[in-house]
Amino acid sequence: MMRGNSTLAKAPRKAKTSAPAAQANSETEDFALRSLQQELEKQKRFAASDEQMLHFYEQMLLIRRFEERAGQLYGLGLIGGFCHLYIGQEAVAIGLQSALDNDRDSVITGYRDHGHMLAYGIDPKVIMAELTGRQAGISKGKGGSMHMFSTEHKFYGGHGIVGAQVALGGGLALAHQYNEDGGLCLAYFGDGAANQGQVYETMNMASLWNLPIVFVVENNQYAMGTAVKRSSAETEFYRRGTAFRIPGMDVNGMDVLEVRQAAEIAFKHVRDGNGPVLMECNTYRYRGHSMSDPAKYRTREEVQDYRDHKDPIEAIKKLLIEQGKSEDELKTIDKDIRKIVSEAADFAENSPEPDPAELYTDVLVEEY
Ligand SMILES: Cc1ncc(C[n+]2csc(CCOP(=O)(O)OP(=O)(O)O)c2C)c(N)n1
Ligand SMILES: [Mg+2]
Repeated sequence: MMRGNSTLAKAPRKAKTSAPAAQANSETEDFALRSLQQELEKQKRFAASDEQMLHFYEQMLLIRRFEERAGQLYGLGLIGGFCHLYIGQEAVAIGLQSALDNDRDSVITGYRDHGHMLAYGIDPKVIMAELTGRQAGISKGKGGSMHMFSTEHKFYGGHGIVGAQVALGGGLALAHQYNEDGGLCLAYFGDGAANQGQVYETMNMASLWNLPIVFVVENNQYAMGTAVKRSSAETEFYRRGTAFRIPGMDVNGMDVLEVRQAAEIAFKHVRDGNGPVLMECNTYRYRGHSMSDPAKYRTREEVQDYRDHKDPIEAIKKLLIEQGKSEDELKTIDKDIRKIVSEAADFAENSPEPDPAELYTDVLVEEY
């Protein structure tokens, strides 16, 4: 039974009319689909206070240092299974998640998930302990890198099946609507996942039911070793919602201020009851697809160019210096963050593994 006055279906659309009127109508509708992008074009960057700017810097640096350390622990054999690093993409998770209401909103993503958890303010110790498969890990050491999960934080994974999280995100958004909790779901997926059929089935239903969901394509230019141009007929992913009347936004995912500004616009649109938004954040992963990727499908120069000229952390560091922060102050922040990450790594190395009996718990849901 439906609760309250929440209604799944949108008001019926006007029947199609013939020639000139139809043309005018479709122009108006096209305008509506582009309206969020146009709003972003008016002011591309979020007007952050000094304090917010510093916070963005600290959070992105935490992800970077955490991921570097995770890479080292993997090399030492302390992390088993797969491990996909988020280095280079930090501005996406921080820009978006800093605009969320953590008490109401939910997040779901794929397997490249450590950064999203950190951006949610989850303790680095329990994330690192999950990576090393320890009892204290956020999934009790049984999920590992790809399967981080925390209902307490409304973080619903961490999914290894490419694209699956998008359909589940549709379900989370339906729950927000059904429970009238005012929350929205932020569902991340990659450029490769964007070619999955279930993504479009979800977009269709989400638009039809006016669900509170923001679809975010983290276009890091590659799906494993396949460049976007080799796998996608339409590489402008933000346009792919048009068929479902979902407005798209094309965002520079290397600029945390632009991502945050786009988040403000998209979240308001969704919270005002206008249904889903599709946002493409153009970004780049510096490391291989996973730790076992020799990355022979791209040149070193390409990666170096991003590191040297488009790095999201360097960009905000430059702004902070222009605002009067000293190199020394920023070095102290880096030192403090390295300390947090070292403590997380020590914790992850030294805490106990799960009891063997835990192999049989949390495997199946036995009660509904
Ligand atoms: C359904 C499914 N098909 C294939 C795979 C194998 N696979 C794992 S990651 C990946 C690439 C996905 O790339 P993208 O969506 O761009 O995300 P990124 O790794 O760049 O973050 C593939 C094909 C899988 N895990 N699940
Ligand atoms: Mg990709």
